[in-house]
Amino acid sequence: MHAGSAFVLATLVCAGLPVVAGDTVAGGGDTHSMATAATLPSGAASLESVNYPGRFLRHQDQGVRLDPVGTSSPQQTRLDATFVIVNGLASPDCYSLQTRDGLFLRHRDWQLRVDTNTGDAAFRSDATFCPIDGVVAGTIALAAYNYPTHRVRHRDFTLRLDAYQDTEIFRADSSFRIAAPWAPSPPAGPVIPGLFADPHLTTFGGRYYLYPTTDGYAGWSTTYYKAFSSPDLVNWTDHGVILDHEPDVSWADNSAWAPAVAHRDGRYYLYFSGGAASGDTVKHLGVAVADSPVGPFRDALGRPLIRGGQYSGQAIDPMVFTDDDGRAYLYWGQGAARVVPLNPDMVSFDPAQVRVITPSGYNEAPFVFNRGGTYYFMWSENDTRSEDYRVAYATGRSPLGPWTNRGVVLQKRLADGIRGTGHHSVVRAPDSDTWHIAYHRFAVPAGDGTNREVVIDPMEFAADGTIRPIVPSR
Ligand code: FUB
Repeated sequence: MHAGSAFVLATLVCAGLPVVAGDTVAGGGDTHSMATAATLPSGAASLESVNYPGRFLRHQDQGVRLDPVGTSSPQQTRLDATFVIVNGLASPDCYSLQTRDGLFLRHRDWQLRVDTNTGDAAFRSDATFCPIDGVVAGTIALAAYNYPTHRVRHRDFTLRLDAYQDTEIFRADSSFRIAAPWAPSPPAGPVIPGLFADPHLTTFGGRYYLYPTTDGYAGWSTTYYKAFSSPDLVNWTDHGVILDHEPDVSWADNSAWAPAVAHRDGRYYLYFSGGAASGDTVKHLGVAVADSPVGPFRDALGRPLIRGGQYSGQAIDPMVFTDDDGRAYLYWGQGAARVVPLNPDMVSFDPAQVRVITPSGYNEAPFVFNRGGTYYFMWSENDTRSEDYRVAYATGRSPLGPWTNRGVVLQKRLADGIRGTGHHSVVRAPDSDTWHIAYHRFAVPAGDGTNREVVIDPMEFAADGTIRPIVPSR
């Protein structure tokens, strides 16, 4: 199931505005509140000039212009005038804008252009913009994240980044209406717009919650986690940052990877990995706690739950499975898979009970669930940077195994440009035998092992309980 278009539609409906291409759909403010922070709707949109109505931001040959676009414009023009508003590459408080083919709007030498995300801090900053109220109610201006006194404006119908001038012409040249997208949403797209990976999809109280790694960072150096929730796997709410290593975790600065959330006795436990900024490449595994599934979470121990180097393999990719008898098990590891029953406090365990359960082909991302008394142990094979990253599984009669290997169940689909399908989670729809798998893939079409996106597909079982091969959505 892909839901990018539904995400946008939900946003438009919330705004109470028509969804006709080119019509205004969001914004805020008035002529006297030029410096007020604004918010943008996630998803596909087109940006129309305030003082040249009918002209829209449009990219062509990597440059960005203000061009006329209308219903009779060629399809390519309408595609080029459509951007996807996503989580800011440099900060979740701001936004980035992607072209339909996955490039990012960025400034360079004070010109606006579109480029592939390199993931380094300079690029991410150049490609992040912070919205403020525009000159007319319902319009926005975009300040550069790394040059807050500079705004995106048009001049001679090309887009530039210029220092703010308190003049009528500058205010008009730098104000845009967020309009419904000229090009329809693609048939396939990530379930949440933008770059995310390692999705943990689960349910709490009959609602779906999605906890991904924030992606798009070279070396996966991201520092924070967001949470999303949905009643139906289609319409998603972004709950913002739920844990940020920089202020919230004393022992971790970077490598905020692969969160997993479990619930017990009214509290929510977020298991995560993190590394220190010292240049030390060792990752540790921690646990944070909150009273709500969308945080805010606080570090439960003030130290790692599992220190890197304590066991062989990397201390990453935690996952907690709670069995029908209420017993919770922690699984983790890259290079080796381990499991240990958690104590009822969810933040400690008996080291003597740690078991190695590494199956043949295992690399990382263990995931366990129970269906009708059969335990399914799933994992990812190969490196996340490889297009051959894929999901395999085994079955057993207990959360600790022993396991019978059942082979690969999800892999690339090159005919549709789908590569690197892995680091998944599985969820059962409440009160049903309907299952879904959430996983990441290289963002289509311009992604790679650090530019990944989250998708969700149905997962079905054959009569003998084996998982039918999962066909990745286009
Ligand atoms: O996202 C960072 C790392 O990449 C995860 O921990 C691995 O499972 C791989 O997906």
